Amino acid sequence: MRFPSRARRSRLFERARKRALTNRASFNSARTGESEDGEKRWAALEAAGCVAQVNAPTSSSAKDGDVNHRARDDGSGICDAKVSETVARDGAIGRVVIALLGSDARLFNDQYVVKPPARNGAARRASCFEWHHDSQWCDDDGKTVYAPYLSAWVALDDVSEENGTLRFLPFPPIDRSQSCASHRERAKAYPERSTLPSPAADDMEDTCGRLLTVRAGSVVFFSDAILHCSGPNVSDSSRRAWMPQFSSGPIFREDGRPVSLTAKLVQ
Ligand SMILES: O=C(O)CCC(=O)C(=O)O
Repeated sequence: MRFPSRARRSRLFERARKRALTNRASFNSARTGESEDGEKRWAALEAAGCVAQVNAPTSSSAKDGDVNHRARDDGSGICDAKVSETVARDGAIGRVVIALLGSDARLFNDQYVVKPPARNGAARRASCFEWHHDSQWCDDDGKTVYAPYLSAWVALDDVSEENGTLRFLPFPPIDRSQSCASHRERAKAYPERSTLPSPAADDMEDTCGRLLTVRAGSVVFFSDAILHCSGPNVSDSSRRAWMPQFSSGPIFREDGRPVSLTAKLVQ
């Protein structure tokens, strides 16, 4: 299976987001998993597909320098205060983001990835993410004022090969004269994606890239230029991750509209 085109991804994301937003209150109790209700709501999220985006992209308020990933007073909040705290400037994730991207860092995108168990056939293949790098869509559309960005991939379950964890292809070695090269420059030396073994293949070689095996609660920060994929979930339960993305500055289209969120991290 090829990684879907950006347009197709947007359609899939939008469909998943709409379904997930129908169950929006779900994120609160589902995240804490404290109730039967929470369980039902996670099930609804699973039914929505692999990826659910939390915030509507390109909302004008997102331009105003405030994180809209925050608890709302009216009870319709998607995330509770604890989640917001982690992405504040001095929060567990925010601190690392500022250190890596600088003080103009923005919340750029916010999504959950829920990978349902899928042992066979099309469902198994569909539950894999083929090799890609996250800013691939910028290369494809050529109409974006790009700013380097990163993902903070938070494992909500223990992850291993069995439940379809991530696999990364480290940047190719560079010579000394290139030691200051940007991630994007370094990524140019990667092999063609089409030459890499598909994570959907039964015989995916364990020597290809590095498999991520971590406990729930671990956070992996990775560059928008690094190649990664994830395999099928052949375990008995869903594999869940929260994956906010942060950019080093706002990312705009040619016409000045933000591509997605441009929300500064709050103090
Ligand atoms: O969580 C996963 O399995 C992969 C997610 C991913 O690579 C992405 O959304 O870009």
